[in-house]
Amino acid sequence: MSCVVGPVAGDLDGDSRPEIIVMVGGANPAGYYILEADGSDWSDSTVDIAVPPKPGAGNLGTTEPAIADFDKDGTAEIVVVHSSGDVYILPHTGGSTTVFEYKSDQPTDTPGGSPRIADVDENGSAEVIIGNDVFEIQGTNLV
Ligand SMILES: [Ca+2]
Ligand SMILES: [Ca+2]
Ligand SMILES: [Ca+2]
Repeated sequence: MSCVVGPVAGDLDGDSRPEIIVMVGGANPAGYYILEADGSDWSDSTVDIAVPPKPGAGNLGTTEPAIADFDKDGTAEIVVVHSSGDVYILPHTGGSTTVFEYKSDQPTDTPGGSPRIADVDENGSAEVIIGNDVFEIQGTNLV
């Protein structure tokens, strides 16, 4: 099994200890696991983020998740790009294509772009940037 995408680490639940997000391996990955920093969740075979990831640039690996506290409630949200290009923002405990906090109203057409988080318009709330696409939270949508 090869893994060409590095794990993404960050404090998801606000306990000052990082969690690690790793891809579920295989040719057609089903999503990601969320692990404690000490790896203590390895025995948990449940896929925590059941969103099949979009392939990475040149179809190598997959796009990486991103982590940010969009609603500033002390726990981070997880940004993933579905294989369809749709962008999901999930709770820090994980989610799926039916359990999410926000979903883009259209897919990104940027090939292989992993999400980046920044407040590009400096209005105090973060946007999701994928290639040339910028998604802003409006209601329950990413537009
Ligand atoms: Ca933590
Ligand atoms: Ca939050
Ligand atoms: Ca903003």
